[in-house]
Amino acid sequence: MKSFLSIQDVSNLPALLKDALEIKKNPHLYAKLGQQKSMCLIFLNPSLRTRLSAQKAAFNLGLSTAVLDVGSQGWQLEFGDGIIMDSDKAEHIKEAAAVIGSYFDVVAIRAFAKLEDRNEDYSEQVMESFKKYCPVPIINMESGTGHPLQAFADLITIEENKMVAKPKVVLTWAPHPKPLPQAVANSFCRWIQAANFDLTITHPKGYELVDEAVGKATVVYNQQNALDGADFVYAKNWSSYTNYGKVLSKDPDWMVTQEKMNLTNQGKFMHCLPVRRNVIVEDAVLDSDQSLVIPQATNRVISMQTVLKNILEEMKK
Ligand code: AN0
Ligand code: CP
Repeated sequence: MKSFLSIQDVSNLPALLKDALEIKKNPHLYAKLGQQKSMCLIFLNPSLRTRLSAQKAAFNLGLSTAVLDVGSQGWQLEFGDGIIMDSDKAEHIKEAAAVIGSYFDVVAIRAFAKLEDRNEDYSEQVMESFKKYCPVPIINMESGTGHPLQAFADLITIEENKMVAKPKVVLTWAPHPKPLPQAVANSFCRWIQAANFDLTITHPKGYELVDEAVGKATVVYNQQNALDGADFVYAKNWSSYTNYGKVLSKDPDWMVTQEKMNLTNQGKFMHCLPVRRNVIVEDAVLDSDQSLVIPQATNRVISMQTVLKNILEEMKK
């Protein structure tokens, strides 16, 4: 693996999953692989899990890390081409990415969708600019359109908890007070289908995801019907893709409740976190044995470590 921007960088998903489960059993198996190497974690947005799991994953591989919070510590970055830079943005990505790439062996970036201009977010301008101007491998820590490290951790978690070979997985939209990106939902849909699981997506009308993410999944507008017989229920809010970035509904009837979980096949509850209690999902579900939210977050270390292991091995070739 040269870089990790999306599932398209994964040539063999079963092999990557096998690697992950092996690393889970023995996290220190590749403790020397990253020695004498370093990674820079660049955040344009906040993070708890991604930031800490990436540092822990690097530690397990002997890889040193540095963290740059662009918002509070770095110069504001300009990404546009041919811009007269007389606004608040002091540095262009051309110089910033080249400089960072000269200091580190791997660069990981978080840059959320701004939810203003769909073409801009879906062109993946930030990731593509780093790829173009930074001479070392790039890792996506949530970009305009995807969050593949999260989806990989989710897949590992399903693999560890599934009772049948092809579980019924339901992605349900849930209400949230603020407009959120589609990134987590997009990647979840892609990875679940790449793993050949049975995916149903449910959301109010107007929340249709981009076609490439929906793929061959079943879309059901009635949440209760969708949940029938589910083995895994993955809740997530996202803002509208068609009416880009807009909050079209805050309908509390879409919250995941214990009553709704009773419609499932003793299904497990999943969410990427951070989660708003009693808005996205009620306490009773999160605090029950059905909830997998902590194992998911735990597996973020494994997902990053597996990706780093593959990138470091490729660098040694
Ligand atoms: C972000 C999102 O929905 O993309 C990050 C999730 C990992 N969530 C929030 O901003 C609450
Ligand atoms: N799930 C996730 O990516 O969490 P953070 O935003 O805290 O990194």
